[in-house]
Amino acid sequence: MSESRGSIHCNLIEEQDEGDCRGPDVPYTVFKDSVKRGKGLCQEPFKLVSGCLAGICLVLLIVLLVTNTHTGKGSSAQQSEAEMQKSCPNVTALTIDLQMQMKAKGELEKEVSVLKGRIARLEAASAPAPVPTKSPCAEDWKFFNGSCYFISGSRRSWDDSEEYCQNNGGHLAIILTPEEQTFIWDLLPRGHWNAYWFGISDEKVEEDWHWVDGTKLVGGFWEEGEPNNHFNEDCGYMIKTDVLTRVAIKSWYDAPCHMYLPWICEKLASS
Ligand SMILES: *[C@@H]1O[C@H](CO)[C@@H](O)[C@H](O)[C@H]1NC(C)=O
Ligand SMILES: *[C@@H]1O[C@H](CO)[C@@H](O)[C@H](O)[C@H]1NC(C)=O
Ligand SMILES: [Ca+2]
Repeated sequence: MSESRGSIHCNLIEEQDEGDCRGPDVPYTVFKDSVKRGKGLCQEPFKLVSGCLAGICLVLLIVLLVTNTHTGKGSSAQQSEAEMQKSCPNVTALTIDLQMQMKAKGELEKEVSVLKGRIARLEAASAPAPVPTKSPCAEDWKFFNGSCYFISGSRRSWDDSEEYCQNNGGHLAIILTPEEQTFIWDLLPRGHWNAYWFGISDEKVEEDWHWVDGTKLVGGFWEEGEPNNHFNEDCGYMIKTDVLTRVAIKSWYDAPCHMYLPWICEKLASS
């Protein structure tokens, strides 16, 4: 634009040059000879002509600039009008657009959930097998308050049960708090008369119950009316029956020590 403007400007100057020079043609021709004779005679009219030309050119330049900026303004106004129409479509168009966007959004969301599922499956497949939380107890032994407890699957006499526990670094369970009693009881399966030896007996002195570590029993979690020494019953067991009203803290009985029952071992947890 500026280039063409410049060229037009130049052409105009050239035209003006030619035209105006026709005017002073006469004086020029008059002085033509004197030009040949000396420059001094020629200077005054040339100054006048070039001054006049410069003035005209300036006016033309201003006119050109003004018209140019005007037409420029016009075209930009048209452009902005078109842009306005473009950026302000009618409500119908907007609504249709919105519906399309919503549809696209729904499809994208579906895709995202599908991909999320795929990622989860891939992660599950590639993740190493979950490391079992390191228990301070050996397999089949359950941890509670610094101790590990083992519920046997086979049956033995009370003495043989204690021997088994000792061979495994422990003893028949010594149960001192309702929490401990409840924890152990919760490990037991229900059954018609599911009975388990634990670490108490009055073999030495009748009705003088002692734990396997030699300490004297204080309190205990006996069923009502127990221990009753019904058939020379010198060893303690606890039961968990199908009767749901039975509770952990009233579950102890006494029984003949030679009976074969499953048992409960306890040992210190490896710290
Ligand atoms: C509004 O937009 C819709 C959809 O683009 C078009 O069909 C309709 O002619 C437009 N109406 C006006 C008044 O511009
Ligand atoms: C946990 O063990 C400590 C130490 O043997 C004992 O003093 C405490 O009573 C036990 N707590 C429960 C809730 O059994
Ligand atoms: Ca007894």
